[in-house]
Amino acid sequence: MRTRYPHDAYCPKPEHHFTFGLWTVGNPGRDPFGDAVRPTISAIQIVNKLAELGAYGVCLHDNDLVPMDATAAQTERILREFTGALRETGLKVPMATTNLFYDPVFKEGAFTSNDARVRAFALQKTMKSIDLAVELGAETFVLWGGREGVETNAAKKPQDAIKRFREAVNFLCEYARDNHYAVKFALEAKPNEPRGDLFLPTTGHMLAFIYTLDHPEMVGLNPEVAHEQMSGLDFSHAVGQALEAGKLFHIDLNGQKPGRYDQDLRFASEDQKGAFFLVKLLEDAKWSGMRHFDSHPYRTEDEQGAWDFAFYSMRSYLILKEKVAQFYADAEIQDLLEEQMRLAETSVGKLGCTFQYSNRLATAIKTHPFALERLRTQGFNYERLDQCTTEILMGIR
Ligand code: GCO
Ligand code: MN
Ligand code: MN
Repeated sequence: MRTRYPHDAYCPKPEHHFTFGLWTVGNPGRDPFGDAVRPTISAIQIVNKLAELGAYGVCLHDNDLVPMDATAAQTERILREFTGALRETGLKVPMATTNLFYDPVFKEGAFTSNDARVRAFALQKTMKSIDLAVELGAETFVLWGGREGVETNAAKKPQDAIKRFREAVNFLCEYARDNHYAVKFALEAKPNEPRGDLFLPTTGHMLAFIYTLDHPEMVGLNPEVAHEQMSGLDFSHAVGQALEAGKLFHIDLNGQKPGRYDQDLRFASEDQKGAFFLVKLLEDAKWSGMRHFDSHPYRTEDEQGAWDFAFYSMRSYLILKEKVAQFYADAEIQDLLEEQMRLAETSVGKLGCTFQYSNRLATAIKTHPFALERLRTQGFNYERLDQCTTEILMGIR
């Protein structure tokens, strides 16, 4: 039965900047225990359908579009047809990446492999992918090291892996500069899967690594909801730190239950409160990047289910965006937030309310008489504030 999508205020439009990977809607449902359950949907079909559903763009790995063994003539034809579909629909390719995990050659790592031949091949494959990305107009190039990890620490020092990864990212930055490409790199962290443990497992690890590069200004982050949750972390905090550092170059939106493998569920299908705070964070920051969905339709679905998955991902984002507006319009919430603002901005005697070091200020703070009993016994009203937020999400406010 074909789903009839509602034409209401939550209808996705290109101006919302929603994007999907070819590998997401096109995922045939293969898992470690079972084979594909859906036929392959061609890249052209995906472009047409995403445009029809109101998406802004489509993202891809090199081999989602061009098979690894394609001849020059085949590659030329594939690209001609793909760019033709993009032109016809107006769909953009804001991000592209390279697949450094599927081919058995990468089983021991790509940029971090002990084998220099594998490391050089990974560079070759990535340089070609960057050429393709630039040709398709992508401004962001994601680096996700799916095989950059180990099952045993016996054969590789983590320091060596980090050094090799740095050498590769430095190499690729120089390659982009040499070719006058405007592309920027976005590093994506994941704690494990498919390797037992992956190097640089969280967004925070990646952020620290960026500042050790030759061109840190060319490199930022692509945090993913599921990947931070797999580490038991609050995704909004990772994204907040990336935003604050000016390093949120891209984002992978999806859903995840705590303590599981990478489930890649539909955005906001799990942890609606976490999803709400994430949307709030991005919208509060007026972040201008792509709202990219990196997730898969349930394996139970046929092709129609895959399009439902895509439409509902975008719809849920827009519903949560409206809930954010409702949050700010709520009089009780406004009062509670103003109370917090007042606390933050009230001068502490003659000390002020921001504490930039000076010798005088240090002495003043050291000798200031604090009314500790008042501070110890005050309440912050967070139970009420959280309940108001929860009631908005539960739909009764
Ligand atoms: C995963 C990753 C990937 C990457 C993609 C782009 O866990 O499989 O999230 O989907 O995001 O390869 O680099
Ligand atoms: Mn991802
Ligand atoms: Mn993932």
